[in-house]
Amino acid sequence: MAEVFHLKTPLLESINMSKRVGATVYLKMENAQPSGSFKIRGIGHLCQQLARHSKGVICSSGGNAGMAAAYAAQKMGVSATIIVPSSTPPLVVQRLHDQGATVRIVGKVWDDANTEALKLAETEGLTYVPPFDHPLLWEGHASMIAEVTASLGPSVKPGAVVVSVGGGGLLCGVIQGLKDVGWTDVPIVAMETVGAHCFNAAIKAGKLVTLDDITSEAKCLGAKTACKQAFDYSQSSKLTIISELVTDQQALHAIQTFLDEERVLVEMACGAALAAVYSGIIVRLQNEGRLPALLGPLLMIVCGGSTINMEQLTNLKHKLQS
Ligand code: PLV
Repeated sequence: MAEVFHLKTPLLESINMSKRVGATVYLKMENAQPSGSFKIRGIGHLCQQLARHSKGVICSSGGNAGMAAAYAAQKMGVSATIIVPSSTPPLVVQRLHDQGATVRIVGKVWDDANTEALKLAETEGLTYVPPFDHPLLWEGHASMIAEVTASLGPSVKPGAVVVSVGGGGLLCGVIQGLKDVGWTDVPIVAMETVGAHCFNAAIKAGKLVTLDDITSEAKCLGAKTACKQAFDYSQSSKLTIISELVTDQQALHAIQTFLDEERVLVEMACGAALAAVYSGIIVRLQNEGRLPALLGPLLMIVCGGSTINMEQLTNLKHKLQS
């Protein structure tokens, strides 16, 4: 059997978040994965399937998909080239180098970097590793829900799941996982920041749309267009997907509160999901009758992320709170 690169992560009960929501909140601690985020689940799986005999992998990324691709490639003994946009903080470029990857900075946003990655995959004969739009990624991400069922035991089912949405790969993986365990009736709260809101924009327009630009500081949510599968799920009458937006200030407030209360530092992309609790969105959805009033346990996917350290947090505070 092929080696698995991801870890089984802890499912922690958060007393502080539970108090805020009035229901038990469980944190699926994907920040604890090697490479710093959930991405290794899907990307590890995809690389196992597609890159075994590869000349090398090439991945376009806001940062975390690249970290996962570099980690998997190093484990497999193949080279990794990661194309990131100029909005990716230098600390991640350094972390990618430390993981043994070749890094190139191309364009302003992820979509620009992706165009270059696709081109190089073709001309250099490298295996293209997409950050969010591939069934193998969703299959890999789905393992996190299987772990949650094992941790909760057979008699407990979540009342709702909260995820961040960038291009929608995590969302598709979570839905795949819910399908696998027969939990498709569990509502999903899909969180984005204003300025990186391609999924919310698609739902409002009733079709996939491409944002003009990424203006949010949550750069790892910064795909201009959501993947088709995520949009198709949003249109399905068999699923309940509630799309909500927060501001960058709310996402930043969330990462600071999470650091204070849970003693864990995550990046803005993850702060968007945490803000569902810290900015009172879950409670509002209950008051509006869009989530049940007596909510079963709330499952929060703590997607993690490497584009943060104390210096970056200080920079964000200066930028967003002054
Ligand atoms: N980040 C991708 C896409 O960026 C990347 O290249 O790393 N939480 C974290 C910490 C993430 O890094 C990402 C995606 C998401 C959430 C959203 O996941 P998605 O894209 O599968 O919806 C442009």
